[in-house]
Amino acid sequence: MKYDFKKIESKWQKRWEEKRIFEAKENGKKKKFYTLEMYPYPSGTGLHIGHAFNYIIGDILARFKRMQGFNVLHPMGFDSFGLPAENAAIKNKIDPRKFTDDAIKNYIRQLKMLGISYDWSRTLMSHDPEYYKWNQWIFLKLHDKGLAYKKRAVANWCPSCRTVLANEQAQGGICERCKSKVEIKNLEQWFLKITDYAEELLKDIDILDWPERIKTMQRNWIGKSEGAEIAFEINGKERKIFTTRPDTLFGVTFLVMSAQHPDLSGIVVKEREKEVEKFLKKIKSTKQEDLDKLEKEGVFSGSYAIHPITKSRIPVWIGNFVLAEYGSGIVMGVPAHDERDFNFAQKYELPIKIVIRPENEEIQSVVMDEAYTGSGKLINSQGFNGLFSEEAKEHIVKSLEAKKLGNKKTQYKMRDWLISRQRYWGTPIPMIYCSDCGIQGVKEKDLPVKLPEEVKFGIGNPLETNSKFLNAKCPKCGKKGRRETDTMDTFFDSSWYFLRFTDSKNKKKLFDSKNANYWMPVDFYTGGAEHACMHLIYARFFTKVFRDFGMIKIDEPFKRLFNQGMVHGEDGFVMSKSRGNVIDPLTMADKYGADTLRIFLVSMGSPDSDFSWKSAGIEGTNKFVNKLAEYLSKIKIGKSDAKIQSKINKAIKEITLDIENLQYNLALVKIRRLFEYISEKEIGKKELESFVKILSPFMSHFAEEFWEKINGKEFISMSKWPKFDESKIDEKIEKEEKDVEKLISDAVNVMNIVKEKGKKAKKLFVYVLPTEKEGYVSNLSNIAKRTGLEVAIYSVNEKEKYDPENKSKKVKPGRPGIYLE
Ligand code: ANZ
Ligand code: ZN
Repeated sequence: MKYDFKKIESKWQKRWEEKRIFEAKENGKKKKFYTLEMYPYPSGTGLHIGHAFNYIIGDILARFKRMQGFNVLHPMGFDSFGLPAENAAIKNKIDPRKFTDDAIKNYIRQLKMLGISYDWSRTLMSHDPEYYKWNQWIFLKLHDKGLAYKKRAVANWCPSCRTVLANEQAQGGICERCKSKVEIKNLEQWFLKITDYAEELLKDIDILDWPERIKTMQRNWIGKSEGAEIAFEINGKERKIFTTRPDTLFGVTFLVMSAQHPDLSGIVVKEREKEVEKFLKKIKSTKQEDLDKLEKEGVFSGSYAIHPITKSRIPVWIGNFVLAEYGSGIVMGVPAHDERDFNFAQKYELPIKIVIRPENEEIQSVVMDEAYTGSGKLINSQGFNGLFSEEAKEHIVKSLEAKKLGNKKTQYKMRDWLISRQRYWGTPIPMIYCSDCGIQGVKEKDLPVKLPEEVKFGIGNPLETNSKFLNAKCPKCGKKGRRETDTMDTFFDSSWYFLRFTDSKNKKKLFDSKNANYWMPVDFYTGGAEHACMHLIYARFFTKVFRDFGMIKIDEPFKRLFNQGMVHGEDGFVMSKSRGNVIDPLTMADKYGADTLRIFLVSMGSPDSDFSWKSAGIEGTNKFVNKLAEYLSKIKIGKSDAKIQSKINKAIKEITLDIENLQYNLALVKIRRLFEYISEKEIGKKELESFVKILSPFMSHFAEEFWEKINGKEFISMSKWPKFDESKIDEKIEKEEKDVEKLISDAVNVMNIVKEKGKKAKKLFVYVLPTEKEGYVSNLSNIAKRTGLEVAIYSVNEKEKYDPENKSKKVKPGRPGIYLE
């Protein structure tokens, strides 16, 4: 008889849903546990294996914590605004709303098929007006507090789609959608002032229980640098320049302004205009990420700057390697001590002046073939000669400060967050332009500003061509105004959805503080490492802002973060349609059952490491499930002997820790071993119940089915996680077991060596100390089964033993001798 997983899995999915057992209720008396997986973008193709892996990892923990008596919140929602739905609308003339709703329905059906224990009553979707209304409310509040503002900034502009593109939509300077060349445009756009929180965002990284690698990426993204701002006069105007090396001030031989600098025209002299224009046409936009790879190029502007101390004339260049948005968008060129400046100076034959001397080396500009970037003693630096770099920095800045020509400065790489998108499928920014009153926020009672339903797709932002949407009364004077047509970056939606889950049906507020304070922070957050920066920084930013608004009491949203590994195809490569190595989780669940898929996915290795799919592996897992089912369906409950009790208690002890540490793979190895052992013995009711309970977080449907048979009362999903009894764990038995395992692995190793020599072993002779013999003998059948050999066990003092190589001579406690024939 085969285990009918189809019938049984759907039976329990239905019951869980009917009895709403996974719905969370606020309960101040119980300890809460909030576990969350990153909510997905509902794509047209449904769940992929990475999603399934992610949600199963979270679900095992959720189920385990529930059984441990925690009040568990485990919700799921949909990050349903975004480009793909809009592109589908343009390409296939499908309404993005319908496209999205259909995709979500499909996701929910698939998630239920995997047996994930979500509280579906709390589900949310970004594109639901009941959700994005609160995006608009948040925006207005940020605007009130000066944390949302509008300014001109450079952006990627696609001339044929007539929209701004995010950096990732404009890779290589090509529009992702229409493949035309992206231009750089200076546009008015909305920003959130995340830089106000830069220092706190940086500092609090230290307290997070997150993977080190992600923490490092966030530190780099925030990118704090300490240095100075130094004023240079260019054409009568004072320009402040950021440097981390004020000690090199006397080595400046040129300045370079960013090619995207908004005030470029202020430094280009008439005779150089043509040359400069030619240069600007040639280069692409400069982004932080490209800076290192970029071939450094520039053009002379024709202007000169005055050095703040020496008062010498310094040529001002325009370069492609200077970021417009960092510091003041101008850098001091110090070719002797900066690699980039050195290459630039060589290329354009600019002078190189050494001002820092390493302690034990001589460097000379004529023979220099690279910059000296280290610190050292100052030379050629007037009154500062002889000082070391570190003290020179202090002295030079102090002297500049006295003359009001400079000051200490902390600079961050992180920029304010540009949230404007000229797209339809996102949250409308709730602002209205009035010719008399300027920019006005929509009144709270008029929220949500809904997306119009009938729009023209294809050219530019559909909101711009929709007169019904565009025309709006000024909230202040009531005269005719024009509505803002920018929508919000979809990262806005995902920056607070975890808070909405704590009170997702609240019509009056975005959440009640009492609920949020009860559930937050998220205790365990799982998702892909690709969200190391944007999402995880924006969510931290919103949390701190809400705290400052008095809405919540926490500083950080996600206490512990976990990044699942990547599932690769059978061939070891990243899954892709073109390679034909894509594994569909639902096909697998259909073929082998959700429980088999669940345990297979987490037994391939530690869940945070990558692994390749193995068809033979899931087949093997499936066999294990069927064997378990057969065992449980025939079981007669009897009495457990001391050994079984020892084994079960030890397993509870260790598996509890393994799950706690997310080492599900180790837990499953132990479950398999335990099963092999108990399946050959009589077992008592209590021990059997504990065994099925241990299975429950992993094989949830299966466990319910057998729980019903042996216990029959409640759901196993709601039962108590077994406690272990330390006194039942017999260390002598456990040591024997360990020794036997070691023996088996030694024998297998020797067998492999023998095999390599082209021979085949049939018989295994084992020599042990007399006191240990009983232990090995009681495991004889296990040893024989696992090695596939005939086994004979001798005590070393036996006279009649077969020992042609005298292996019994070297036997030590716990270290038997072995001989193969
Ligand atoms: C002179 C100098 C001499 C510099 C030297 C370095 C070494 P981090 O650590 O990344 O903050 N810089 C300033 N503004 C820039 C911009 N908008 N785009 C590109 N580079 C810029 O680096 C700060 C250093 O990067 C600054 O210190 C400046 O070059 C450059 F031997 O000034 B330095
Ligand atoms: Zn007005």
